[in-house]
Amino acid sequence: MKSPNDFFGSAPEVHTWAPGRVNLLGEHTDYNDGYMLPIATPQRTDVMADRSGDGRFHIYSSTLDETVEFDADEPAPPGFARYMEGCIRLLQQRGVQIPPLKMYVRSNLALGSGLSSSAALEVATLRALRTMLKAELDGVTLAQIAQQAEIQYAGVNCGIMDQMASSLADTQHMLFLDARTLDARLLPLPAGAEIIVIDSGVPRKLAASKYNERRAECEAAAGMLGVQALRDVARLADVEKLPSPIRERARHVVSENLRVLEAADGGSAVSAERFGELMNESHASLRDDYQVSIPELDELTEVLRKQPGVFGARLTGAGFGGACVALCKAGSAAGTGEMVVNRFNAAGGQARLLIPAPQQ
Ligand code: NG1
Repeated sequence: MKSPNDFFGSAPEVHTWAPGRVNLLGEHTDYNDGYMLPIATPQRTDVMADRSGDGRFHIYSSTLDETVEFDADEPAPPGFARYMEGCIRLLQQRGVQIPPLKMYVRSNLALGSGLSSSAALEVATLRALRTMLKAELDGVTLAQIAQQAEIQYAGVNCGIMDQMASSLADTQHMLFLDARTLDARLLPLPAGAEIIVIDSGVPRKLAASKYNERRAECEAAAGMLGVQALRDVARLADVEKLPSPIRERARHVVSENLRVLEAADGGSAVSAERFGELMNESHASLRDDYQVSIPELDELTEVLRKQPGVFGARLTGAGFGGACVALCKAGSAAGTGEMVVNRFNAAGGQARLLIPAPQQ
């Protein structure tokens, strides 16, 4: 593995970073113009950059120990560099002059663990370009460009949550986010609480195809109800006239938005006990109505809920594998998280504690 010094030969001109994110509440709401409450992870992606001087881009990932090179007018090959090239091209389309660069990427966000390593890579790349080229970009615009890099260059038809969280959230606050207006407010975590995040170790195989299927079902539901997006359905009873399974999908989205609005409670989060109940309700809704859970996530969240000091637990992210999140009494997350992981793995599981990060 190359160090930044091996790669650049001297200190690079810029060094920026961006965190991953965990969504505490508000799942599958972003592409329905709805509400959500993500928080930033302590794990992060760093990007260092310097001018290359030879007309080519050279991008090194220390995680993959791989260098990718491409000409200034040539697309990057598929893989991690595509996300970064997307950021470069989108800024060029906005009129920013970008010289060929050398970029070094380092991350402790495990790929595919559900902590949005791709959003962190995009946001950290855009921050490096912004600093180096003195481009005028606020945090919201930066998140929008990052989302477009993911959609247009990595081919993932995602909502805006991950990039907004990586750009605007921190590890001590939840970001109350409105995906339609892009209003974003930092709220404190419920008093006396902290979070546990566990990767189930189950890869998200069906996630891409099912994600697109759910998006189409939500669009169909909005069309049948005559609204622009499911965010515009304020009363849960309105979805009951829809045919199944569109009805259940819409019921999840409408009830999930109501849960986030209650949890954010006009600017000061509800109690940890109530927040935990809302997380449990969210999981049941994702399992039964949205049908994106899997037995391993049901089991992990069930074991978490049974632990003393745990207020609630749910799957986080798109589902079909990936991670779960729990809210627990401050000071108990590391012990409870390790215990639940050990118990799950003793029965043949492959879970990993992500937060609190084991090395902390
Ligand atoms: P994950 O599965 O954590 O990458 C995905 C979407 C989000 C959001 C959630 C569901 C991508 C890159 N991100 O998150 O925008 O829709 O599912 O709430 O697809």
